[in-house]
Amino acid sequence: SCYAHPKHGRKFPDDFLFGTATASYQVEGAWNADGKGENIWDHMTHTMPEVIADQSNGDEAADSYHNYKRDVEIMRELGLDAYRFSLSWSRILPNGQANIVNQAGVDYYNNFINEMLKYNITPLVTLYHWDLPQKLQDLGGFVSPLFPEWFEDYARVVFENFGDRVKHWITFNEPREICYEGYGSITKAPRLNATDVGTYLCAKQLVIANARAYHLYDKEFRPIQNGKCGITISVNWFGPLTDSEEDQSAAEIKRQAEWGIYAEPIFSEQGGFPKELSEIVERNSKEQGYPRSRMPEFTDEERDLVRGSTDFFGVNHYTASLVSANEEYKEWHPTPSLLSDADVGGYVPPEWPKSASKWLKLAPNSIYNVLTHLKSKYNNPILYITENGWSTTPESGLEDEDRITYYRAALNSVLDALEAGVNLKGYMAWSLIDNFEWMEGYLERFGLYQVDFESPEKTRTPRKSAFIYKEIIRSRVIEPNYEPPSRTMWID
Ligand code: GBH
Repeated sequence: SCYAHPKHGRKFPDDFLFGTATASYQVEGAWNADGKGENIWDHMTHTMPEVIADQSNGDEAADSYHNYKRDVEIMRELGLDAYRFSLSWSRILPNGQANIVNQAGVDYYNNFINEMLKYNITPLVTLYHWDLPQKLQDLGGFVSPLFPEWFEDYARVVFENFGDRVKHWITFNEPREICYEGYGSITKAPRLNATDVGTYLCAKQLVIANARAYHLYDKEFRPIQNGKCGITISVNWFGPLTDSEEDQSAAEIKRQAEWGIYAEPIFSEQGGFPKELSEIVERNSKEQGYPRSRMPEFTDEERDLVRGSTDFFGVNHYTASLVSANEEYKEWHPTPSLLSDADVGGYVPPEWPKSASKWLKLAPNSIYNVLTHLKSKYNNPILYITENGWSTTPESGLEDEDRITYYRAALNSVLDALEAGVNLKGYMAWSLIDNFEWMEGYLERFGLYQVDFESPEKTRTPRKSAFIYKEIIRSRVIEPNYEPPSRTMWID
C-alpha cells in the first residue's frame, strides 16, 4: 500500500451518506420573489440592519433560488451521496397559515428535488431552519400555544407535496439556537431577550410541535411514503475541566442546559425535561419570587406524546469547551436566565486551533465524545451528523489548509466512533457554499466552494478543501497526504 498512515485501512461503509448542508435563508436570496412572504430574518435585517456585523442581509445571498442547477452541478462535482437543505416556510405559506399555498414556492422545491434525484443525490430536508413567517411571530411565534398546530399544518403541506420523493425529514434545526438565542437572548431573530422564561417556554412548545409533525408523518404519510422523520440538535462537547466530582456534575448540568432540555423530552426513556436542571430552576424560581417554576411542566399526556417522537437524532457538531464549577471560569450573565440557572464556568484551551468564528475551535476527539455519549445515554439511537464545518475569513481565498485539517480530524473522529459501534448513518459538511452567516453576515465563510457575492451570477469556485472532501467520498478513506493534482485538473 502507498499509505504510510497508522490508521490506513479504516474505511467508511459503502452505504454511509456523505453530503453537505445549507439553509434556506442563508443561500436562497429572492426574499420577495414570486409570492414569498416575509419571515423573521427578512423583518429583522430590514428593520434593524445594525444588528448584523456588516449590516448585510439574505435578500440575495448566494441566490440559490435562481442558481439551483449550478448547486446540483457542484454536488455532482463533489460526488455527494446526499444534500441537506431547508424549506422556507414563508415561500410555501406566505402568511404561515396553510390556507394559502404559494405554488411558485412549491414549484421551486419540486424542480430542485427533481434535479437532485436525476443524479442520485438523496435529499435530507429540514422543515425549519430559523426563518419563521413574520405573521406567526406577530402572534407569538414559538411561545404561542397555537405553535404546534401551525407547525403540524405546515408539515402536512410539505409531506403532501414532496413526500413522494423525500424520505429523510428533519423537523427543526437546532432548538437551542431557536429558543435560547432567539427567545432567551438577542443573538438570533426575533431577539426577544426574555432571559428568565423565553428559553424554557419555547423548548416545551418546540418539542410538542416536533411530536405533532412526527405523529402526523407516522400515522398518515409513512404508510404510503415510507420515510423517516428526525430532529437536529446542536450538540457540542462539554467535558469536565478536571476529574473532580464538582466539575463532572457541572459538565452534566451544562449538557442539560445546552442540549438536554431539547433531547431529553424526546430521546430519554422517562421523557420530560432533564431532572437535575429542572430541580435547580424550580428552586431558583421560588427564591426569585415566581409563583411557579420558570421551566414549565409537561402533563402526562404531553410527556407521552413527545417521548420517542423521532426516527433519528441529527447532530450538528462544531466544537467543545471544558466545564468547571470554579468561580474563576464563570462569565457575566443576566439573572435569572438559563446561564444563571446552570451557573457553571467554561474554559477553552488556548492551544486549540482557531477559526474565523470566535466560538469555533478545533477540539480534539469532540465528535467521538459526543457520538459515544449519545449512544450510551439514549440506547444507541440512529444518528446523522447533519452539520460539521470550519470558517475562514472572506480574504483567505481558496487555499484553505486549516479547513482541510479540521475536516480530516473530524472524519478520523467519526471513524473512531464507528469503530466504537455508534449507529451513525451519514455526515453532512457545513457548508456546500459560502452563505449568509446570520449575525456575522458575510464576514465568516463556511463553504467548500467560495461564492463571489459581488458578481451578478454569485460565481461559485471550489476551495482546495472541496477536492480533499471529494477524494474522501470517492475512496471512502482519509489519506493524510493526498494532494489534488493541480488546480486546472481539479474539475472533471
Ligand atoms: C449552525 O449553528 C447553524 O445551523 C448554521 O445555520 C450556521 O451557519 C452554522 O452553524 C455555522 O455557524 O458568537 O459566541 O454568540 C451552530 C451553532 C450557535 C454557533 C451560536 C455560533 C454563536 C456563538 N451556533 N453560536 S457567539
